[in-house]
Amino acid sequence: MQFKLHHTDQKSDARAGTITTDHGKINTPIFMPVGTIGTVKGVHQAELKEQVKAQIILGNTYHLYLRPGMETMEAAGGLHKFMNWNGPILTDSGGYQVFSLAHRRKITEEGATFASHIDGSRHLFSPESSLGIQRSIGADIVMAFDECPPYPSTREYAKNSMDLTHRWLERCVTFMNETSPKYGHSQALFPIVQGSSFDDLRTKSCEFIASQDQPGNAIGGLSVGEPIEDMYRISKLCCDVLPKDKPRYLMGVGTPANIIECISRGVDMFDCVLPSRNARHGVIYTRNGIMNMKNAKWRTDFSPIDDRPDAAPTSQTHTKAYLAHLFRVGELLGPQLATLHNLAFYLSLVTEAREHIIEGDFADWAASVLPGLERKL
Ligand code: PRF
Repeated sequence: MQFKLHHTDQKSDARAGTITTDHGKINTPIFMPVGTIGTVKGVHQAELKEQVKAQIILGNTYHLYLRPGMETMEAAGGLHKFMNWNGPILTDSGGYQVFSLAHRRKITEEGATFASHIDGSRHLFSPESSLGIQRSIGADIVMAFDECPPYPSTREYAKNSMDLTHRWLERCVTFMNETSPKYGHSQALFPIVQGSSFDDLRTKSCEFIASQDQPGNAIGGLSVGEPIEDMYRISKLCCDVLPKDKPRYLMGVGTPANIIECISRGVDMFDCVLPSRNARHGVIYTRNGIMNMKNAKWRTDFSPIDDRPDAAPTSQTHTKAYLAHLFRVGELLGPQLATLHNLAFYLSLVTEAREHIIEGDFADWAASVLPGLERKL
């Protein structure tokens, strides 16, 4: 994996770059649609490529390990072949999902033990087993095995947790160096900064993560319930310490406004379930604001879901009234059209941000779009 930085904004820390993987190029800043279990829910792979214009998608170690399991994954030849997606894939390492989904979780020096949320069966994830599973999945970018402390955490908890994440990282690096990819294409390890809301811990964590000299770096432990100012302050602090010549990935963030704010603080990569999950509940993002299609007022609005030329094609050709009707009667096409819309919206937003970074007027553009992004319609 290679990263080339093309432009840095004069009035902010926004950057435009390109990541090159064996499955293709990714223009940054980028949003990565979440495809937890080998599918971006409700969107098939041709739509993902042609309508959403996704450049990279995310998969989850935790879910794919439980189902279909690594025997099936390896027999399929990895996730790219299994799901018929030949673009880049990033996998999260499993620790975060163990703590948000699994039962009877316990952390030890070795790793995390848990009971499956599906059948209660017991398992252990360690730095080595997480990366072993990510080798079997075959993602282009694999994430280090970390602990994301809950918010709020005491300083003592956050420090011990960060130190454990650092020791686990050293084991991840060793495992990557001592093993090879299974399918012929290369896999890049991204370490994850932790340290909760404590500035000094975050600085230390960034320095340690940078010292591991991996192809890219991630910021974890944010968007876990902390005040938004903390998220922005820590994101900036981390970007100021992490190396400039490597991509920076802010995990699990966020709203369209959060993404613009964090691009301006130096983040290059984002993922979040928000656009796809909220779409399934009828929440639609536009440049003018956020619409809830379950609200009765849309039932007689025969204007397009979104008439911008960069909106999803199906958002330009179907009306708000029709989408509201589909949600009202519980038809499958409602969540499908809404998911296509929101993901295409997120992709077009980061694409336009990139164009303005390159043109040199990103800060003014960001200030002009932010009010619309936050509005409730
Ligand atoms: N660690 C990992 N995955 C994550 C996070 C983290 O801290 C977050 C935090 N928002 C989302 N996904 N491994």
